Amino acid sequence: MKKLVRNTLMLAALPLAVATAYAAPAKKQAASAAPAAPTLSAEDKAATGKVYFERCAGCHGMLRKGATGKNLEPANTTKLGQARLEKVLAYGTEGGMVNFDDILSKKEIANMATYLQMPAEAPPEWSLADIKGSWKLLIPVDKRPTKQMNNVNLNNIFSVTLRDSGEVALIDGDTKKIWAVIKTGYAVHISRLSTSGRYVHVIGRDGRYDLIDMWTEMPTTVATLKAGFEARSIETSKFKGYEDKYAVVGSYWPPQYTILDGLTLEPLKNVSTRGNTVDGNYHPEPRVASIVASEHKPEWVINIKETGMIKLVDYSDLNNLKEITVNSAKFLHDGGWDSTKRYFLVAANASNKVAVVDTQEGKLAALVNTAKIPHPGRGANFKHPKFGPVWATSHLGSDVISIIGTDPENNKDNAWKVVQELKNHGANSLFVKTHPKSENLWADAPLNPDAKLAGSVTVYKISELGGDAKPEILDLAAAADLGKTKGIQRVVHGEYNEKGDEIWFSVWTGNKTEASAIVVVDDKTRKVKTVIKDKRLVTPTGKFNVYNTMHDIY
Ligand code: DHE
Repeated sequence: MKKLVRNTLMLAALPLAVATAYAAPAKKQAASAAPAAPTLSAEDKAATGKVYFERCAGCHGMLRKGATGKNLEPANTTKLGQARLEKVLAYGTEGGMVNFDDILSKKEIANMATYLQMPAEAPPEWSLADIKGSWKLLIPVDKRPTKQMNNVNLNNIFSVTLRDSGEVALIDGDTKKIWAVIKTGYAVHISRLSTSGRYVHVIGRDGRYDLIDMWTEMPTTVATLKAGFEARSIETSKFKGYEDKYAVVGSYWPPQYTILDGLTLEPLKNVSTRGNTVDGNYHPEPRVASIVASEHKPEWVINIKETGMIKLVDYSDLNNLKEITVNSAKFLHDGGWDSTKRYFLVAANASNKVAVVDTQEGKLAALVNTAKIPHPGRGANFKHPKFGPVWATSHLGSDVISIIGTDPENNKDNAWKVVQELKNHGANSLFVKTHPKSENLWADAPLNPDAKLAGSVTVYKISELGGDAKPEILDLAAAADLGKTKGIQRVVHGEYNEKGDEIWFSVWTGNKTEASAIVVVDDKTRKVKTVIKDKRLVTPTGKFNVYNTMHDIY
């Protein structure tokens, strides 16, 4: 956790509208403020608002209500006072707040301490009309090829986030060569695939959404829009009859999800997620976390972070949109399907729970208690030698991998409980991974403050999990041989190739001026097969194999 904020630094340049909102003098507040109330000049306030948006909002929220990070409203911050806040900002805390003394100047830290004691101001809204205004259909559907115009094995392409350069690299998994580098929004958070496997959908942290066609001779962006000022999730429609028809994008700000035409990105419907939390209190900023598409129904599972509500959204009739709202726990973050794709498991990270929703019945199946701060990515499904079908998550707050039984029909006693906790090589893990053809379960720990742990992965042999399983720990940062770098070399996000016989990890230095790499490990021998190094590979983080992402294989 400690490094979480640091790793979310460097967002896109602040949109002008937001900058203006920050700069706007708050006349009312100034008039009613007590004489000694902390204040900044309009210029400092605008600059500090930009820093807040870039470095703090991901964890603390735009309105500073808190989620992954603490509530930073004046009621709390003024109690701490200027000196204490400056200290926390400079040196961090044991509770997970990162230190900023190496990133921000003394003046910036002092200004931020003041800014946090001033009332939070809401950035502007971004309506359906705004989204429509930003929409560009670069190549209409009838001007696109009707067959694949290249000889690339699209199923084994990896869409790789080049976080700090605002691009994705499409890497050919067969040749390990970069096929294309495509300009996108800033720090693309995830890539998802159209059901046909033809289109890559990518969402930038700055809300820019790009649709990339892979049937053209070289991959081409065919449509783009701005869904909001901050976003993390997208998904396509996967139910029979709706393949490639719709897409959905979830925004952090404004808190809303937007349904789009899947082939053109034409914005069709915008739904606010503001409302009451599971505790019954109104929340003005319930951000959209993970989204998955059902293969069994025309339905998306849309997880609302701050409210702890899981929305099952039926997209078969957009004019009469039906939503089932499932109460779970706070704060919802990332998750994935079980192997049958009936149950969706999502981390409720502040509650140290995994919520399980039964999408067949449209209700909560269980809230599973876990170790501190589960963070699964999409998790890992496999057959445990003792407990039957299971799903695994690693943890930000604990050095364990939790294994949860997922088969209430044939393994009822094991279902929806942690049946085993395996030791991970460190806490501060983000992702676990396996593949139906693999015998291995992998976990990273990229946010660990210890460079050695952040650069390593743990791997277990699944068949040994019923007995005395001994993990192997591989130092993949060392294997990448990048030499000395200023930033820690974080090994993050395992992703399998189409065949399931290689697992790829990013070695992310967190600094766009320094070299990064992707290490390809032979899954059987666990030996490094290839290290992909290329000047264009700037801060790679998430990797999404086309075939595995299309079919939710994890
Ligand atoms: Fe992520 C998934 C939000 C920080 C890399 N991240 C997700 C999802 C959400 C989310 C809601 C699920 C999307 C889905 O499945 O639809 N991430 C956030 C944050 O709010 C947070 C904590 C802070 C922030 O400001 O963004 C955050 N995430 C990070 C990083 O610092 C990471 C390591 C590097 C980066 O590129 O920003 C990072 N997040 C990822 C990746 C996934 C992801 C690679 C997809 C995992 C998968 O296998 O599907």
